[in-house]
Amino acid sequence: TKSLKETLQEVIPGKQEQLKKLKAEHAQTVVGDVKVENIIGGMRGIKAMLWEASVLDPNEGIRFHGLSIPDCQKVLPPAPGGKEIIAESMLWLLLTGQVPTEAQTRQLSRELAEKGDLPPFVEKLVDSFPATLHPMTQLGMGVAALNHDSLFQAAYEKGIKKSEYWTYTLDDCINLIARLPTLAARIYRNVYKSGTPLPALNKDLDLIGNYSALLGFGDNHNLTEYLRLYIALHGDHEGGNASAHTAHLVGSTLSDPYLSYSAALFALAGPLHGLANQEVLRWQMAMQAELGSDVSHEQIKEYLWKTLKSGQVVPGYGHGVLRNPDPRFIALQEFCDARPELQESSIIRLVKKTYEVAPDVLKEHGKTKNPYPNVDATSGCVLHHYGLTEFKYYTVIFGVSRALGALTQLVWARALGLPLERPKSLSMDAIEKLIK
Ligand code: NMX
Ligand code: MLT
Repeated sequence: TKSLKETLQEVIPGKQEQLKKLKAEHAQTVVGDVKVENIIGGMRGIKAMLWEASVLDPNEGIRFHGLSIPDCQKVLPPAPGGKEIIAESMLWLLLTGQVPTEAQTRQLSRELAEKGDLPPFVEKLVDSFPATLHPMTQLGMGVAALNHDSLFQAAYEKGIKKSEYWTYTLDDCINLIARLPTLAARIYRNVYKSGTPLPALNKDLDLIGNYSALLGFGDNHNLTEYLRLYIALHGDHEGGNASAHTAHLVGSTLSDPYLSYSAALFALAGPLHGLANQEVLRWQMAMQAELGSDVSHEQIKEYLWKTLKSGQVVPGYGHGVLRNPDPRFIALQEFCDARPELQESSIIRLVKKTYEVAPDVLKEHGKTKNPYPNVDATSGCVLHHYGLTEFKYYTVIFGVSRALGALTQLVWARALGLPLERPKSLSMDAIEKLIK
């Protein structure tokens, strides 16, 4: 069985050749233009970043190396005894562009479990945080502190060749992915289950099986399977989203993967990005508290208008790129549709009913370019139903997941020798000069 590193070693030369050819033959080819609206509009629509693992189509949604979510659900090996995609098989696909065999998936699971323990000083650091510090702040600080052990940084200090950067970067990325669930679970226990001891990592379990057990949900098979799917699906969403882009930008300075991903987590912590899943649950529960469980479409419509008229966004709806319902939302809805206990859940039913009404209300409201649900419209509500009720923690789970894509890109950035990111900015006066 070829290891992940050996497989990458084989794939990299072909990609390096592809980049060389693009540079040699098409460096001056125009693939888009930049309008003033792009400059003042958060760079929406500008094709300005190389990102290998996935591409987002506005109508079809995400594809990972060309594979759609349903494709991945068919071909990526699940955990033993499970059905859902797991983090390891998704990571392998993202990094190599290949579907791993079952043996390769298990080998990677074992490697991650063997590398998952936290250094004692990080445990102490995290244990010293007040329980009132937001779990995302704790996660970002913990990840930054893990850079104490960065192999890339140590090797860089000694002096290594550029062609060797990627191997040390890969080692750091694997160590970080292995430690993220342990760190994230420790934060959960400290904040919400103070005094309960964390179990040891089980070397025969997959990464998210272990995460679920560390959180205290090892016996909850439904939640474990949901976490596996959730984490695989949130793994990558091309490069322009705020967290992935942050990791890429910071990594382009040759900052190590821990520091780069720590920065990404603080972008994920914003309510327009990863924090939206906690906001959705808060909003749907407030709706339920006000209207009761047996609510009509008309009542939901009124509630939506109330939210919009008070100047707030409807959380879980809209997207910077997507112009159709998010296929990740659809995959999570299918997970719900296949499970009777979720069909009976009042909060899941409310999410579904909201989905039946919200797009038309948002269209009538006329502001958002995408009136359809994104992945966050449902993700937190399922966690809540299965007993993970502490919604301030939800973005941490997203943070465990996004490492798969953001760290994959760091490996590719080093393997391809991508440069420091440094776009040109303009003042309004400078823009006006260009127009004249
Ligand atoms: N409810 C109300 N208004 C909205 C919504 C919404 N769900 N989405 C966009 N708008 C407004 C937006 O605020 C803007 O108004 P204004 O001109 O007054 O500034 C206008 O519509 C145009 O925005 P768009 O170009 O459609 O959206 P943009 O690309 O700027 O932002 C989001 C994308 C996702 C930030 C935005 O749709 C939003 O705030 N949604 C709610 C929060 C959310 O669900 N975020 C999760 C993102 C997914 N994730 O996983 O990270
Ligand atoms: C994501 O998964 O990062 C979000 O859908 C936001 C985005 O893609 O811009």
